[in-house]
Amino acid sequence: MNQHVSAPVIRASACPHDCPSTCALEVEVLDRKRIGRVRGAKDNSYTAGVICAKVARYAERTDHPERLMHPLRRVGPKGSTQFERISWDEALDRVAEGLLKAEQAHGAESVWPYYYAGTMGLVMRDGINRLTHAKKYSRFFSSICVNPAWSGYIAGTGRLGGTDPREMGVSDLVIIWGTNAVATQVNVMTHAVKARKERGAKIAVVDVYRTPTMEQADIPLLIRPGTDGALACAIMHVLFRDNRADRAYLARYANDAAEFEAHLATRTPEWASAITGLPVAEIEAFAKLVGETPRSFFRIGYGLSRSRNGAVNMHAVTSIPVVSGAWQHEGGGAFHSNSGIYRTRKTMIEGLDVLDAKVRQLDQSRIGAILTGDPEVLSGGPPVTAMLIQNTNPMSVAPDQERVKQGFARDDLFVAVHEQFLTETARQADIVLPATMFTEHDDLYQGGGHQHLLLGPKLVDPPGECRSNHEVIAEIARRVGAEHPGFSMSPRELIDWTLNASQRGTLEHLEAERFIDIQPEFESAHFLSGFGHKDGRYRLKPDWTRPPIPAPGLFGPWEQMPEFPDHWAVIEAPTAEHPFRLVTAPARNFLNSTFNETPTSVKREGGPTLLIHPEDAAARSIAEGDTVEVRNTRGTVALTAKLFDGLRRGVVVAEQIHPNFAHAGGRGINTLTGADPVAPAGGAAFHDNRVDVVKV
Ligand SMILES: Nc1nc2c(c(=O)[nH]1)N[C@H]1C(S)=C(S)[C@@H](COP(=O)(O)OP(=O)(O)OC[C@H]3O[C@@H](n4cnc5c(=O)[nH]c(N)nc54)[C@H](O)[C@@H]3O)O[C@H]1N2
Ligand SMILES: Nc1nc2c(c(=O)[nH]1)N[C@H]1C(S)=C(S)[C@@H](COP(=O)(O)OP(=O)(O)OC[C@H]3O[C@@H](n4cnc5c(=O)[nH]c(N)nc54)[C@H](O)[C@@H]3O)O[C@H]1N2
Ligand code: SF4
Ligand SMILES: [Mo]
Repeated sequence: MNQHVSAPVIRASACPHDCPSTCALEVEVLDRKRIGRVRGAKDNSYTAGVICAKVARYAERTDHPERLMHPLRRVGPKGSTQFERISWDEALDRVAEGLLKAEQAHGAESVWPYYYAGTMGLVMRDGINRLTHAKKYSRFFSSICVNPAWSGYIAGTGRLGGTDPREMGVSDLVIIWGTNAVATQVNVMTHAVKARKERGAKIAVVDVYRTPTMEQADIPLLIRPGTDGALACAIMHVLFRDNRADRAYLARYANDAAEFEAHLATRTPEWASAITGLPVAEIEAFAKLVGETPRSFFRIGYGLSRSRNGAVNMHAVTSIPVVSGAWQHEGGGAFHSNSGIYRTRKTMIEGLDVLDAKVRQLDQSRIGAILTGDPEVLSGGPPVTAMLIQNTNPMSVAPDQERVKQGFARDDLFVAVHEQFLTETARQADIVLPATMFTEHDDLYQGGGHQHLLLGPKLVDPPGECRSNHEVIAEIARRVGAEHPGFSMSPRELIDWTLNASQRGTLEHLEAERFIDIQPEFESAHFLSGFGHKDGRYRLKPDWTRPPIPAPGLFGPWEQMPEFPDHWAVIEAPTAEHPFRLVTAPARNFLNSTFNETPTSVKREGGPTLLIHPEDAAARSIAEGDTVEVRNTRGTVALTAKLFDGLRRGVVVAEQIHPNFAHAGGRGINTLTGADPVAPAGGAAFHDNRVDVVKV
């Protein structure tokens, strides 16, 4: 039989995308160059055979006619699509020249390598740091996604881990809080629905609009954005009031419980109702259920943390199972992320042995202020005059977008972008380099939403002249005189080294197993052998002055953070001029700005819309399908109105991220979002925007 008629070979892989599910995949390999259907591995206990639709049809991305195939040099103005093809040698020489020139003129810190999570593979995502450290370029302070959530969680628990997420399947009450799991991490639903089917468990969902996840809930809890702290406090108030607090557990495992109980005395359901918009009866009934259900599993997402009080809200929600004592029970407790359990040694991948802590760190989220020369954010150092960008699309995804655009438009800024598509960021580049996709290179993955280390091996040859991030970094390193043994290792050697150093066996072993389960034992996952702080106790009263995650200092108005869980009124409260609260939630068929180029995803999402309550719309003579302008002090964005009653009045939602050019007027959603850092560890409050909505 010749190759073209043979049955596809099924090969194991891992989803590379920035999604807590990090699914174990089975990929149909059609021939040396092409993949077919992608499925979830049935024998992975977390993936359990289920993946999202956008990755199931991944061939739409790998075989996309607009995929970048050759290096390009920009010949038109910045932002245009006028490029000409050049050779790899010429492209790499020009990139090296751009970086060396900046270094000569202003010092190494004027070069800022910039990356994020287009692929979550450790070799391809983090290898750029090896170049940064070897050359003492400005370091990258990663902040855009997890900082508010992780700092809030760790402030209480002392470490990032929690109940085995598979235990949702043996819970009696699964509380999905601040994540639209149906859209953003579908496997949460697999385990939650299993508990409902097999044990009659109830599913509660806390969100700010009626998401597809909330539609599946037995108990929908629809609150106003940024008010989770108030709801959590009222629940804990009721637990203490009704003698449902586990005082013995608190005495053994938490600090300051008596003082906390006194603090909660005024945080009544009536108080929380006024803040959250939830009726008192719903708060009472839900708190009662939590109090009566030992196996209550809090599956806490990121959505509740993307407000200026996000870390405080995260800590408040995490405190509920401490007060109820649910942590002690199988199927009870809380889970946010397992990223803290892996302890992977990334020395060789990232060149941590040559890291110089004196070199400044520049904040990812404040790229707009940095590129427009804000001296404070530049930490007094030189301007940024050269960037190498991999794996991220800041022209779409970064907040304070008007300034990001002004920054990229600078004539004296050299930019090289390594990408799979001619994204809006790539359009700003002087040199564009074509990148491989995950089926075309080897990498190692770790699941934030579960407990597996997975291998994603190279399955097919790259199309055109695409090269992997690792190859490109190594070639640039050679040309700019960066030295480190990691540059001359292959991705497979780096994976093997990393597994060995982390005491996780060898590449050969992982390749045979496809994924390995490193779930910590029950006692440790449930913090029964103690929480992560020195005294082994949960902190109801966190020490916010010690950043719970590595950060160059404290961020935002951290001095004003409340002592105990509370409603911290630091969010953008509505005003007469800007009476609405805008949430920029993730669209189901995109993943941040990824997939907003694939035809099926674009078709399913339609254009950029604004969900608005029918009564709010009527009050402004806005009808379904009208173009509206959403305005605040940062800018104006045009969207199409969609009338939707699954919202509190005064709340509007834009599911995103569409390209800027998909909006009339060319301004995308992040025109409206602010880059002022969330306390205490930085990050952007993407769901915390006061706006006006006007029919045009
Ligand atoms: N389809 C799809 N999947 C994705 C992504 C995507 O863009 N699209 N993004 C990926 C990435 S990078 C990440 S980090 C994860 C994030 O995934 P999630 O943990 O789900 O977090 P968010 O995407 O920020 O928001 C989730 C939900 O939080 C709600 N929300 C907003 N503000 C509040 C609030 O104040 N309180 C509460 N209770 N809820 C609120 C939003 O309405 C939304 O439904 O998803 C990943 N998966
Ligand atoms: N308004 C609003 N903005 C947001 C959010 C929100 O909820 N609302 N969410 C925020 C969050 S949580 C995050 S994490 C950020 C995410 O922001 P980004 O990390 O920028 O995510 P993507 O938009 O998916 O862009 C990733 C890019 O990497 C490219 N890529 C993928 N694999 C590779 C590879 O192997 N090599 C190279 N060179 N490139 C590759 C893809 O083609 C894609 O263009 O966005 C943030 N922005
Ligand atoms: S659910 Fe998330 S991890 Fe799984 S295939 Fe989809 S994007 Fe990838
Ligand atoms: Mo993210």
